[in-house]
Amino acid sequence: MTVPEEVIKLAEDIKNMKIRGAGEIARAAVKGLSIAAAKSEADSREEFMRDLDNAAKVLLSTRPTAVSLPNALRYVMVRAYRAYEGGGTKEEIKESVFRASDEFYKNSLKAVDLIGMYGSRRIEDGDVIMTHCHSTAAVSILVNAWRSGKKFEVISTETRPRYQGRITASILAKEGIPVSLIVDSAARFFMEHVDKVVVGADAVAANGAVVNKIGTSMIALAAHEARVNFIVAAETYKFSPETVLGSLIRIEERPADEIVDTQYLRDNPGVKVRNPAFDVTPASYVDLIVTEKGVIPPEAAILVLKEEFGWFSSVSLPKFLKEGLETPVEMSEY
Ligand code: RUB
Repeated sequence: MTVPEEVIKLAEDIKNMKIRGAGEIARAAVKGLSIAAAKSEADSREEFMRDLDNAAKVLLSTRPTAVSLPNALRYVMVRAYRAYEGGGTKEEIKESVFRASDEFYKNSLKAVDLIGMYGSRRIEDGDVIMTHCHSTAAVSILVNAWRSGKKFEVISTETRPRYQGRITASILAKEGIPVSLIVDSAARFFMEHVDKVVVGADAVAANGAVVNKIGTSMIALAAHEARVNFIVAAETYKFSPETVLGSLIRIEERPADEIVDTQYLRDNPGVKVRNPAFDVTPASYVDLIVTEKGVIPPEAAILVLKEEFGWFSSVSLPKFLKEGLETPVEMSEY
């Protein structure tokens, strides 16, 4: 299998979370395919497609939950296969990979900006906003609102075990936004003072359920109880087409040593440590999903999926995705 060093390194960085957050993972993935295309030493078109497939497989295997990853790979690979099936030369297919990768990358950043703009309209002067983990899209809403002159404060959970909430708090503080960092278990304690919760998403299912960092659903439950608005910031490439066909989104379970040190594990062989990285918030606890195409209720997730991906096939999915995904999906566009 000829996968360039740089792509393997990128995949490792995603796996060990040097590159993290669903949007960043997607951007890294398309960059990885560009590198694979540029570095390929294939003599034939067929061999070139195999090199691309192999790179896509390696990237796809890194983290299972962020749907942005297969969607980003699919965006580029569908276009590469189209060029291939249309009889394009190796150079033409390569060009299509560069073009698609660049297009996805730029559009994804534009999407984060648009989400910031639309979402910021829901923030009001005097709001206390709770957030969880570190989401570029959620931060974009908060920073946009602040830069437009709104005055509010943010409560950021630290987000155990990887403490991504510290990243969020430090970005907001640098922006001048008043921010308090709390332990995750204090979320309900503070909820009575909160006006809105704003979080990101790793995946949105066809039924409007939102998959995000572990603990999100507990915060949603507390928000629901306190009648606090629960807002999700999610680019449309985080919506999962596989869920239309009945697949469930896989929840990543990470190593025990993210929670306790190895000495503890050695001293306590009878203790089993569980470390799911994400959880599912049902649509009924979500008030709004802010996408780059507009603000929608979670029930409209199916419409986004239909518009983005369609569900009647004319072109089958690239081979690597058929093998990599639990349920093969046939799609016409994207
Ligand atoms: C990150 C996380 C983020 C979403 C959205 O989890 O749950 O809320 O990925 O982020 P991890 P973004 O740190 O395990 O990757 O808006 O940046 O895509």
